[in-house]
Amino acid sequence: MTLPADSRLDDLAARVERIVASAPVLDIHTHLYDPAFGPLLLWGIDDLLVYHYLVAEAFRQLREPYEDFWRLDKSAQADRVWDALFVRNSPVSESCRGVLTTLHRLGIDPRRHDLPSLRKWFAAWKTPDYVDRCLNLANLRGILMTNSPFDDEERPVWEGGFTRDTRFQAALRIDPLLVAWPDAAARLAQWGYVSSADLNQANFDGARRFLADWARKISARYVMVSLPPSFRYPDTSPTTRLIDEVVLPFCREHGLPFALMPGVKRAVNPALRLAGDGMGRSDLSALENLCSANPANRFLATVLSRENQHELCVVARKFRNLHIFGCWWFTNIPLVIDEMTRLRLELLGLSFTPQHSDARVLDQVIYKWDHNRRIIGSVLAEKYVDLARSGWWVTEDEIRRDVSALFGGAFESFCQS
Ligand code: FIX
Ligand code: ZN
Repeated sequence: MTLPADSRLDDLAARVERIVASAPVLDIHTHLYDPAFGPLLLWGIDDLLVYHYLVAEAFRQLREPYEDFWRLDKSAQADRVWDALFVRNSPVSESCRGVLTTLHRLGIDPRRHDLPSLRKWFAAWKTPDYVDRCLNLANLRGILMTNSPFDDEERPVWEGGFTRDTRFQAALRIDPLLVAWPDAAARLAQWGYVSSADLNQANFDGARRFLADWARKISARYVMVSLPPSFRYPDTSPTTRLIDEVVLPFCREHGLPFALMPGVKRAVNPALRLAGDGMGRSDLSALENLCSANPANRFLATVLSRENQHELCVVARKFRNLHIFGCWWFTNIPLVIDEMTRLRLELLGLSFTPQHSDARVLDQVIYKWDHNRRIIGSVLAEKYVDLARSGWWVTEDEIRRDVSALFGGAFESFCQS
């Protein structure tokens, strides 16, 4: 028996990387908005630089009090970040490299420009053209937004109505309902859905009506919550009661998956504002219990702690009503993306979604997907080469089929299952 020639294996790997580099993606979790939301859709050099990932890193270099930074306007904050992270130091972190990849893919050499001239370059764009440019460069076929009826800037836009851009799909975000029930109940009471914060049947019915009205208004694809590492299910907390009596029955009735994102500790350092959230390891028996006690519900999950990733794969192996996705936030660095993608392919095959961008600024989809594609492409190429070494040569069509599953297809079939 002859072993496969190295050059055939190299060709296979190169073909896989080419296919991954050019396959269209559905980005299943972002914080971007339909362009009809106007200024809520962030883009341009200043927003790229004041992204909270970079602000957290800049504060490590800056010596001024936090409040002095926050008193500055956006451009002045961007100047401070640029100076701290790009001028006085080499921009080696993943978030800094992201700004550079974005500029590079837009055809800009940042070494030959200062911030005022970059600002001029961006100011020449009109939003609709720039949206097309970014989505084309990232090769996105769709984007899932994060849509919260509790957000006072966002809610009036939905209430006013607008013509949807079909590339921007909605996800109903309900954190306050599950993690700050008394406050959420006060809002729901104001909007006529509940009469008090009492956990009784009438209020559960009202909260379900609230979800149904908003899911319909925004055409939600799924319902979503982020949770602290202390999240347990079941327990005696209002969170468990509300999941059992409101969220899960609603999701079953409307055929929507429920996405959970455990692991975030909000405002560990409040002086950093949006950049001040931390993380902790979660107890994934909560997810096991949810999946096991509610087989008629479908769950999506991504978990923040690197230490949870192996067990998350094992939970997904046990429960086919769980679809895991993305390398979320602090795990969204090449070292961990590589590791998580391997873990998932090796334990789950192709029944997961390796990445979402979590972009908060439109232009970020360019770098996030550029970086993701390289890592996913090289890990996948290695896997197919391993298969070839075992005598199984995948065809070009099979590679395309598999990549399309990883880049949104598996998510879509899970949502429809
Ligand atoms: O809860 C979330 O959806 C998180 O992704 C955000 O809250 C976080 O600020 C973020 O942007 C992470 O990438
Ligand atoms: Zn997010």
